[in-house]
Amino acid sequence: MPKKEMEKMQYESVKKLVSHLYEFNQFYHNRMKEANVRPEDIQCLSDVSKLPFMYKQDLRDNYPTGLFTVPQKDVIRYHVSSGTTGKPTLVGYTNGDLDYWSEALARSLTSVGIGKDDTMQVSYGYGLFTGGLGLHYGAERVGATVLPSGTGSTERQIELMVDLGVTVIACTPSYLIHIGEVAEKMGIDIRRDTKLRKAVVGAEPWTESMRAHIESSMGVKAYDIYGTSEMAGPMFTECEERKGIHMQSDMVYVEIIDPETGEVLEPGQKGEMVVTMLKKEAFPLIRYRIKDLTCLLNDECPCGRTSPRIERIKGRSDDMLIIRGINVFPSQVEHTLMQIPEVGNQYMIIVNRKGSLDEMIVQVELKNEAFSDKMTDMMMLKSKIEAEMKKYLNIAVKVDLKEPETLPRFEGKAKRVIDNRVL
Ligand code: DLL
Repeated sequence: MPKKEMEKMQYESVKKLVSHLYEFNQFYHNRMKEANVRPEDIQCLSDVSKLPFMYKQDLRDNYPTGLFTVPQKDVIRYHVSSGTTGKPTLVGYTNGDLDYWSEALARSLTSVGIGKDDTMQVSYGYGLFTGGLGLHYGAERVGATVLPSGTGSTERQIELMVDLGVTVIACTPSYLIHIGEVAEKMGIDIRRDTKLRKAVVGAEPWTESMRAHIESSMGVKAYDIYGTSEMAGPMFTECEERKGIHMQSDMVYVEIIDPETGEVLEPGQKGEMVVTMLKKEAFPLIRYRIKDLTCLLNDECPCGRTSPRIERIKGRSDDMLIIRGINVFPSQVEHTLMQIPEVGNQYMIIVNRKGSLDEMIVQVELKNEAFSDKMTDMMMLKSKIEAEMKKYLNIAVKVDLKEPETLPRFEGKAKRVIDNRVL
């Protein structure tokens, strides 16, 4: 759809949503009153910036169903996200919500060339987490054959992948790497012995270097998939061009703001993503601050889709570590490590406070061929990695080299940071 028409459509959706919630929902009514905004103040799309923000705290304060806007009888599904702090977030879905969520995923999967001829192994968790069921319904809608593996029993998953000629896998990037390692141990070469050709990976930050590693070691093309439980679950992916994630504009209105001032930023400027969901029924969101850091891309995608695109998520503003006053994202650590040929797939970041000083230790698992019993070789390698870290991150980091296969593996989202300062 041409950009102008698309914006008109988004404006009409926002206008309808805001008027409806102002009139029929106490929470939204009060919020808008406090901010001194009325539905008639929204005269054009950019007027959305007049509306007050919504925060995770609002979801917690209204747990479990205080922000639902339909009667219980119309809610047909719950998903629950297990926040690491505070109460979990409960999301409810009407029939219509499940329909548009599946539609979003069907479009996304189509845009990466997945369809009827594919057999898709869904190795995201099924259950309260949105990953498994979300991808499952999307894949069925495009007519793919779905293998609902969920997480775990990795060897069995690999056997099924071989036996059933699985062509696409959907899972977290950390689980995909683990699957690759287990396959190798079973004597299975994913390139040679399986039909796997695509991977739809996300639910956690990953880097271009990780993509290069996955693709060269497994012979698949890996696509980034993004979403959050508050939005519905996994929803949006890159297209075949892999130049940013297409945020389907009839479903979501995206703003990028300066996290400090709340001011709306221009395309190309990096900041925190704020979403207004345009089609949700049971659990709407207006200007919800997701905390993910990215920017809107302003060039046109060569695929021809006109929907706004966001750059790969760099991390969450609340994941950012401040080490001796310097901002460090776990994704920067990963990127640096992946450039070093001796380094394997797994790492862990540990932050301690020693007296008044922060100390960052990076545990790095080495590749088999790089690990040696010779103390001097290991000391040299350690210094080399520390020097790379210092160059790229601008702070001194202690590197702790680990033997292959000694750090934890993850079947769902990886947990790579232990910040002992906040314990
Ligand atoms: O992780 C939904 C999902 C399932 C997305 C499967 C993709 C695939 P939550 O558990 O609520 O929902 O976590 C959402 O995970 O705010 C981001 O910080 C992070 N995240 C999700 N996808 C990506 C991605 C699901 N592609 C939170 N890159 C989000 C980076 C991601 N971070």
